Amino acid sequence: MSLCMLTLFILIETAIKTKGVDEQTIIQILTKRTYGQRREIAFAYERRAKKDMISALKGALSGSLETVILGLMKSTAQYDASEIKASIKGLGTDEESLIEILCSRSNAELLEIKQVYKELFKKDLEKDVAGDTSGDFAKLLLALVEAKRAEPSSVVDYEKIDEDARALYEAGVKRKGTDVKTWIAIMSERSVPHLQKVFDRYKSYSPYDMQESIRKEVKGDLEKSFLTLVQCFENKQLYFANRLNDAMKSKGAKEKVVTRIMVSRCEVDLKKIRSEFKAQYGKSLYQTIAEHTKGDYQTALLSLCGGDD
Ligand SMILES: [Ca+2]
Repeated sequence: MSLCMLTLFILIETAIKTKGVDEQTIIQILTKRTYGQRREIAFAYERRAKKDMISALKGALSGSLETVILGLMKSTAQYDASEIKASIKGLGTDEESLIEILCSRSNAELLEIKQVYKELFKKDLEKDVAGDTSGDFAKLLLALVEAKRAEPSSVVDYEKIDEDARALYEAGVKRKGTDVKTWIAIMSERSVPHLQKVFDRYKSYSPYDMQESIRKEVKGDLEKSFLTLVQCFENKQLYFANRLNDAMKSKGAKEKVVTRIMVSRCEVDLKKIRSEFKAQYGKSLYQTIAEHTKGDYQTALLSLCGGDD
């Protein structure tokens, strides 16, 4: 065990044991490190204290702070898999969470989530999603979970771009009703750079852009899913910035959404989300979090955010 890990172990152990719990120390240590480093601290803890650090943290912390810290003790894929599980377990389904995760993750991320889901819950993600959703919404989510999206190619296929753009138009705005199957196939199988060009080309066929067309053609969870997909294809970090802003602008921040985005993106693209946020709203994510959250939860989020822009 390195001296550094030993020191961190002693600091965490002391913070947990202190009467009233020293949340500040726990926040400072765990939010300022990578997942790999947090795992190392947890290993050190287990060896020295002969007990599991996650259980000790569960016992010491509570509320929103506990949710953030326990989330950070998972890898990004473990966290996403657990969030999906939580959104479909029990009666009813949290479609909003399901859509956010399944429609925003890359193919590589989805493949890892599927594998981790099976390890953690001994069940297939496909089966659980199919069991909890229905109709075209289920078909779209299952197509995404299949992770068949093409990898970006260095060759731009203008013929295919034109063909897909026309197919999207003919399957939606041009005809009566919507051929959802065609939309699902194109949006779940084509690479992201290809789709960006398809949506651009689409405007030469349709009087409405892709997002307007989605709003006109489909409703409910299917509409939300297609919109999330298209927004993420166009600018994923802006999608997360918008979602963070929406979640915080209402009175009483939607903590669940804020927590999920901050925890799941902190090691992926939070820096880029911060700059999109600032560009879009003229105010930093840091300041917005400071205004709309409070207490130890706020301290943890600000520390994860990392800095003011
Ligand atoms: Ca139509």
